[in-house]
Amino acid sequence: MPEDSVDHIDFESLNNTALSQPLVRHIFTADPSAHYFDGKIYIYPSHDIDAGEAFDDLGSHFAMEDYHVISMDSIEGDAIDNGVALHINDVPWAERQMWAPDANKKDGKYYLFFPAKDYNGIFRIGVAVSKSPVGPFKAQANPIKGSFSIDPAVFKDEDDNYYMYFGGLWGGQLQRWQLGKFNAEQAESPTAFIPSDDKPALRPYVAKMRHDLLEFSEKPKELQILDECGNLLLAGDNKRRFFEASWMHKHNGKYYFSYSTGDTHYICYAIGDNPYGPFTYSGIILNPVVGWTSHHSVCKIDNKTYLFYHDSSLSKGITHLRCIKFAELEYREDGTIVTLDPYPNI
Ligand code: FUB
Repeated sequence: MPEDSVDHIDFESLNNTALSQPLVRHIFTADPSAHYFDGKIYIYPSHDIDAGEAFDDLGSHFAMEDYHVISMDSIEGDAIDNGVALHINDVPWAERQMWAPDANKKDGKYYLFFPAKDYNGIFRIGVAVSKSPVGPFKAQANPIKGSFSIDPAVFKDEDDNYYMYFGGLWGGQLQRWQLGKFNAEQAESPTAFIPSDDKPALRPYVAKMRHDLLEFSEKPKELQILDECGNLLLAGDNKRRFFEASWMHKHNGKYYFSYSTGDTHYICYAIGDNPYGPFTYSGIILNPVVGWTSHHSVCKIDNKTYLFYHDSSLSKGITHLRCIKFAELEYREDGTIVTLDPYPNI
């Protein structure tokens, strides 16, 4: 549900009957990337604050400064805030806006992947390393070479290769990279350089990670998301085309690439046969939530699959003050996912 409709919402009844409740209430959290490491659940969210920035379509009001890791001993257990895991002041290359992060584990070390704007106002993606899943993390001196835009999601395949999926439109700047370098023209316009409705939609990117997970091992490639006829989704197909919030998970040997449609507020998914795709659009995972953004992750825990997501219900509809939640996901026999309604009784 976009922000302009929140005036009419009875938040008491919406919150009481929602599909799920906020995992933590003492801070605002968003963009939950959940992982199951060593029998425990770790959630890597954005830490939302009100920094006093006015709302705009470039997302200037998302002015986050640090990350906290939330952990749970089990899916029924308490959600524990483990304090500041990484602060922007400790990232040499980053100036502002720590947006949606992800994390992964390799050889006993934990890697936090995060986007932030550098001192030229360009989103890059950085890595920070820790011996503990909850940090504190030590940032690399520079962002990943060749990285751009936002919303990294790092997927570990069964053959131990790791892939980063990333990209986001409007304030996420993906549209400014179509010629292979940052286009700084019309800096105040979120929609400049977005293709016209009859052209293929902008696509997210994927790159295999180097063995140390600190750099890409290849030039990022664009992902293809196809419709039922095998054609690329068009830019005007805004209820299905990619906007931001990439995630990858595997189910019964198939690769599920999921994402947010941004201005139409759906979490959708597309299925493929390998980490690079192509992927065929297959449906909606989550209907629109309260707040402008929608963002998610999918995590398998003890033979069940959970969707971690956020909405702005805790702040009664303030777009940049969100709260993380989770709900169980169900697959049908044919591998399609049953759509979740975040407010089934409204
Ligand atoms: O949290 C800031 C941005 O909002 C994220 O990077 C997007 O995915 C959206 O959730």
